[in-house]
Amino acid sequence: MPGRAESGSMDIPQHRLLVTGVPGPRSRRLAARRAAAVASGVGSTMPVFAAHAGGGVLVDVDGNHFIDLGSGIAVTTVGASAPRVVAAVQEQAAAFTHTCFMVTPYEGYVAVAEALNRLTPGWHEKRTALFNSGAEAVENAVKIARSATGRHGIAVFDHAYHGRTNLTLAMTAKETPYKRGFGPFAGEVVRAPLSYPFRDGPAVDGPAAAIRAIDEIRRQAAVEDLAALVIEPIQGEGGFIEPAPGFLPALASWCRANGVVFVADEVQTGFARTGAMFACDHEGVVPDLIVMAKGIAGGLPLSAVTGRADLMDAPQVGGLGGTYGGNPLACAAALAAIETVEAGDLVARAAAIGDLMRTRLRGLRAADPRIGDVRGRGAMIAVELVEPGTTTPDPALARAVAAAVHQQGVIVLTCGTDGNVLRLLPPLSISDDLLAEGLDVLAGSLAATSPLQRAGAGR
Ligand code: PLZ
Repeated sequence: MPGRAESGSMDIPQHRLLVTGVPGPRSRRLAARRAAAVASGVGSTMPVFAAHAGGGVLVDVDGNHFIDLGSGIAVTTVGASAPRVVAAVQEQAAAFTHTCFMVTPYEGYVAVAEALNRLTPGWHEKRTALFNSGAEAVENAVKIARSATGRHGIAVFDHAYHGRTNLTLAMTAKETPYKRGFGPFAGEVVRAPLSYPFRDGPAVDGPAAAIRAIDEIRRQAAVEDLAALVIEPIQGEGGFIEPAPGFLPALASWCRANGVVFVADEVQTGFARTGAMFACDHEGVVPDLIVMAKGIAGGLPLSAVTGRADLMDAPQVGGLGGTYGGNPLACAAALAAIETVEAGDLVARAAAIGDLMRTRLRGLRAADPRIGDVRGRGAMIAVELVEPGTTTPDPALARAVAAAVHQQGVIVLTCGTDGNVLRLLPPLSISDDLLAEGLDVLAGSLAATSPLQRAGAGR
């Protein structure tokens, strides 16, 4: 069938279908149990509980079929039950679930390291270390950079998101909900302004924004004390902010000239998501260290730091690791996910999905002054909502539109420091038809959300 996605072992019907209200009765009962059992600090975007997912669809416990435009926050790039991933995990689970690589190593870990050394930007000699979460990998990149340089300082950017552990919260920008009440945070972190074309305007191009950032870094720290500059090549949680061309290359060359380790946090942008294997590839930027997670392993928890062999090998033996880092199930899943990306040319698929989404959304923008900006690359596209014709963020509109979209059976997420950005991160296993239908629902919800309605939607 044309446009039919590989939906996975459950062979989930690839359509949107609501058979109850959203949430339905089973989800409501689970929500009541959850409220009594799960810490309320853990939030959820959707009011429904998942039963199955695959292709471009998530089925809830009441049998409602949702179009998935979120991929569990950019994780299920190959789909949520990609056949190769499912088979590889089943086979590995039957062989052994864990030995601990630090006790009895196994081939899967080495094979993942080889694959990442091959796939990441640059042809220099590389090494890889595996971890569990994005935040853990970011922390380890900082450890490696400090160990290799003997310096302490870390430069990060406005709107940055690097995780929820103590060091990565120091690196993350947004106060609420991430940081409030959780300090004090790790020191030696300086923050620089980002290139943000929608807010900078044409006067500040990429190289000019880089000079602005470097000036600010210099004001806050001596360059000789700076171990690393850590940047998301396209910011994720911060609002899918794509820097102006030339910004990343200028920062990378400044780092090189000053002995600062250039670390690309590709946790959200990596593994075909942006229509390149890594977002750094779009501008030919070769990071010293690259941090990966999310899309790397088809939904299993795995993260990695890959980079220059001389940096990666700086820490003493035993200085890097963790009980579960590079768990065999996660490694089997990663190898299968990478095979799925390469065999199906999902890099090209992500680019095609991006063209489809951008074309549709730019059409909407032309007729709707509340859409300030449509941006992003590949299957990572955002719509920034503003007070009509201004750059003033409108988070209430974003919340209201997202809630309306959810009610109609489509999963979308919001992001941005001000929460005024709708973000679209479909799995690359979604069909064109489903994607178009999801965008129709989004367009309809935007059109139907008047200022009056959104006042009632929880401002
Ligand atoms: N770096 C660029 O996007 C995770 C987190 C959402 P972990 N982003 C989604 C939330 O509310 O917790 C992320 C990221 C970038 C690092 C991380 C952290 O990855 O696997 O969540 O630790």
